[in-house]
Amino acid sequence: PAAFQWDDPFLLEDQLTEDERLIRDTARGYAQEKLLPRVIEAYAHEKTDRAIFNEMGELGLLGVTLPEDYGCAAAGYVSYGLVAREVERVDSGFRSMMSVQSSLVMYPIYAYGDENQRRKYLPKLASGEFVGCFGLTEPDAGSDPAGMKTRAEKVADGYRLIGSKMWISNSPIADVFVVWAKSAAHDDQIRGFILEKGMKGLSAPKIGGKLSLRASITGEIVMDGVVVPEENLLPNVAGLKGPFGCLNRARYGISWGVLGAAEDCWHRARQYTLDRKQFGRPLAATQLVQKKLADMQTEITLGLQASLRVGRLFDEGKVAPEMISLVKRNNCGKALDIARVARDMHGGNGIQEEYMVMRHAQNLETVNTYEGTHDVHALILGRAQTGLQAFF
Ligand code: TGC
Ligand code: FAD
Repeated sequence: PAAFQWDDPFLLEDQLTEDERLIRDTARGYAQEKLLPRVIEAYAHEKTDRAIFNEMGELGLLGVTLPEDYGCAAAGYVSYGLVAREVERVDSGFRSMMSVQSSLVMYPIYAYGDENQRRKYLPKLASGEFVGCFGLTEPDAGSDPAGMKTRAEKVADGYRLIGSKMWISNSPIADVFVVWAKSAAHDDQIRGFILEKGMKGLSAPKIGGKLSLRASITGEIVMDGVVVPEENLLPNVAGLKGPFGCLNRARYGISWGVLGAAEDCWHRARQYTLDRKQFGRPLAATQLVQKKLADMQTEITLGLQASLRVGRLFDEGKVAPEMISLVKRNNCGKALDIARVARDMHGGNGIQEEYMVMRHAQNLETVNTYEGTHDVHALILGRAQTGLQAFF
């Protein structure tokens, strides 16, 4: 029989192409050498280092799936997932910064924008010269974005936006804001607008006091009659399918990312329990610990295989949104459980910052909630198999 590889049970490595391994190795090298050394400080003091965007841009890690014409890597969705996994192995907040820029800002400009918009924004977003953010959620519209209140009114040479967005990753440091609003000039349909820092009436105050995702800055977007020129309307999409098209990509990336965080917790718990002796032998020699390690290994292996499959279907143009709900929901929930158990297995040390596992657990609370909560994805899957809508 073939030898069993404990940290890659189904030989994921063999299922990747040469190009995918190269991108993965670039992301892994960067994350371990440049992100890991600064994460404890960033998390403790809620410091978001703007330079991370430039560094990721330089290595081609932003908007990896978009064409070379716009300064991007033209890689596939499996590569994008592998980047998310490596970055989130260090911290979910760093992955958030990357995935918002790639899937929620660059993707809609590419997919729904015109050529002028693509040329104007994409190369600078790809290099990290610009930071982007995505405004869908509002104080009174989270799981139900159709209930948004932000409105766009037609004015002489464009639109006037009134409203506010809540919980927006990157917004306080953003140069480019992709904002979704109900447009009076388009039968009240939801339309996308590109706003730029410095526009009159636009502000993006930071939301403080987060006990999770502290390395990634989060803010509001306040639009107090911001006048946006006609050329900043995204021309090629109308309705909720616009923002959902972006969310499909980000949610898929998250399904890989959270497993990077989970792997970090698993590997740390394994090493800690091998090293730590109680009752005269390593903790890892106990049945309860081995069961926990076996559960972690199993869930991570199955989750990775599932995300790889969805990634391949993405690249073949055969992905359905419900497939993405399945892996986003399951992998987030499993990663959160794994991080909590790993925290427990570290005993008292598990609450300390230098052991990393409690930070992952705290971060994964957010990741389980944003981009559609665990339960909202259950309702999406329930609707798809019963034909019955259970949201209201
Ligand atoms: P529903 O009637 O289901 O759909 C309305 C229209 O949208 C289309 N659609 C999709 N299109 C593409 N991809 C998808 N996944 C789609 N889902 C729906 C649908 O076909 C329909 O099109 P049309 O042409 O018929 O109008 O809409 P609903 O209002 O009933 O939706 C319900 C629900 C719960 C599924 C949906 O609202 C939902 O997913 N809620 C969760 C909200 C969410 O995920 N928010 C995320 C905000 S962004 C964020 O969290 C970023 S975190 C960033 C980071 O990584 O740091
Ligand atoms: P609610 O929708 O109020 O949900 C509260 C609870 O009710 C949840 O448990 C939910 O599962 C449950 N619930 C809701 N509806 C139902 C139902 N029909 N049946 C049963 N249970 C239900 N948004 C953006 O637009 N851009 C961003 O960049 C962004 N970044 C974020 C960063 C952070 C750190 C956080 C915390 C959030 C971010 N979000 C962003 C917002 C995020 O997408 C929302 O928080 C999320 O969609 C949930 O919405 P809500 O917080 O309003 O919770």
